Amino acid sequence: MRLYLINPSNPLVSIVNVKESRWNRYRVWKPLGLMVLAGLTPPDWEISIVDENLGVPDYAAMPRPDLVGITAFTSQANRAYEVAAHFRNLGVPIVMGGIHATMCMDEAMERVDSVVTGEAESIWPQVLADARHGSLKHRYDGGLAEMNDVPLARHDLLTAGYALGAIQTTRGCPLNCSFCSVTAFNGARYRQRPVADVVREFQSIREKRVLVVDDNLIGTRAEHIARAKDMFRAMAQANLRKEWIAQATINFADDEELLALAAKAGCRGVFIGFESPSPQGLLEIGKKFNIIKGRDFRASVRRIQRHNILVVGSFIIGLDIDESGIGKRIAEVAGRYGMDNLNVLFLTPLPGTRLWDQMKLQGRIALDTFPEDWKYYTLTFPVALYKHLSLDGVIEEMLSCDRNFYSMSRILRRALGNLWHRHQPLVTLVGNLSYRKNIRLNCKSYADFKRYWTDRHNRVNKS
Ligand code: B12
Ligand code: SF4
Repeated sequence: MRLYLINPSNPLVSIVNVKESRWNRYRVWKPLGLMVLAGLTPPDWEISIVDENLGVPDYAAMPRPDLVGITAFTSQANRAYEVAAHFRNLGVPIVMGGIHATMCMDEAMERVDSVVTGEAESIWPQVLADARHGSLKHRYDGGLAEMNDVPLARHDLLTAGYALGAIQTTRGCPLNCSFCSVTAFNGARYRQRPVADVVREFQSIREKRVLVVDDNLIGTRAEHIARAKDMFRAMAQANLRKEWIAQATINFADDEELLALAAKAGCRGVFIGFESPSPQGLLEIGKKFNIIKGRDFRASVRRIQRHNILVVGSFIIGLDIDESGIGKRIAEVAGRYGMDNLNVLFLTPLPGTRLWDQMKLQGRIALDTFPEDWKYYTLTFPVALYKHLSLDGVIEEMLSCDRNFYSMSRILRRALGNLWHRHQPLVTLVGNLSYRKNIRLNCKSYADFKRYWTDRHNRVNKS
């Protein structure tokens, strides 16, 4: 039985940009969900993982599969349905799973033969058995997996074309921020994989550099952090010789032993969601964890960096409290906190989140011709109506933020600061220059987006 597992592209975020800026090679990351699915697949299936981010293949020239499995984040849904249509025309059954199919199940069910909602571990073997017997059901639900059941991902199936390997060590997040899909999809219960599985899987990854995809690497409670320390100790003891980056909340900075162990285990960078420069903004999106009284963000960032771990901060533009000037303010605050890199995104209502419900109720979802418009749900386009910022206004704030933070003088200052304190100026320089290069690409995308928005507006007004 031949199985294709497909990760659809979104040209607005992937292929085009990789061609135009080779630094973006570091932003094409492996579709780990499909590698996990392959790990759950019995050995008598012949599996090919197709990642369209590396180039869209000529499907017609490929051998006919017996089953196609498609994954999709919301931003990939549109293309997922195009790929599904191609194979359906050939009479090949299509199963779709992943976050978008779970959040927009009815939409997906109209376009594929079978939808798997939730995590796949408990249900995928059943789906395959039904497909083999020609009795595929229209819908399956995997719920939330037991972490002992998560298999080792099949890293051997995607060996070329990526700068980074990928692994997951935990699922779920109790914090439930209003804009984020993680709690809705993976649940509020923080689930950690057995440490031995994590070490074994790391050993099967060929790349020297690895992305740990967990949304919240260390968790929130004392017992989560104790387990994270155990994992880092085991990784250091196994002498993995890997360098990895991960996502964490700011409490990562609060425990010197944790930081030392993470660095020893190979941690070289963390993405941290700061989200808003003001406590009102944090309250608005429900990120209460960042509002602990008296937290000195600059000192927290420095504590992490002292262990030679880079800090990439993430902020959102478009909150209800954001007014003209927010872009510059974020750039200043990020500079003051001493971040190595800054990643700013537009507030985006993703289906299944509290923000989606709220904006839908208020009639503020501006691009809502679905599935066509999903391709703009990359968080890099302003798809909603923002309280104090017009379409032009919110884009201007984003550009002003990037131009401020990534001005040549500020980049050089950061690189020199790194040379002085940490002796790794090159990493800061390369990271910053790659972001700076994308500002030009972003300007072009915004111009195209505004044309699309205006055309759309005119069409709606005429009809
Ligand atoms: C790593 C990651 C990335 C990587 C992508 C790597 C890749 N190609 O997969 C990068 C950094 C490139 C990325 C980019 C983006 N991401 Co991202 N990302 C993640 C993250 C942190 C982990 C994903 C992962 O690997 N999980 C581990 C695997 C094992 O889980 P899984 O993919 O969910 O797969 C399981 C099930 O879903 C199911 N399943 C999945 N596919 C299929 C298919 C079939 C057939 C079946 C049966 C089952 C099945 O089985 C798997 C095993 O249980 C998630 C958060 C999360 N917890 O998922 C956000 C997340 C998926 N990203 C998100 C977003 C918004 C984006 C961006 C749009 C914006 C951005 N800048 O972050 C871009 C868009 C990229 C694009 N191409 O369009 C949102 C998506 C919400 C949504 N509704 O789509 C998430 C949930 C984060 C969030 N805070 O809300 N992301
Ligand atoms: S944004 Fe981060 S902290 Fe908030 S719910 Fe999502 S994963 Fe958890």
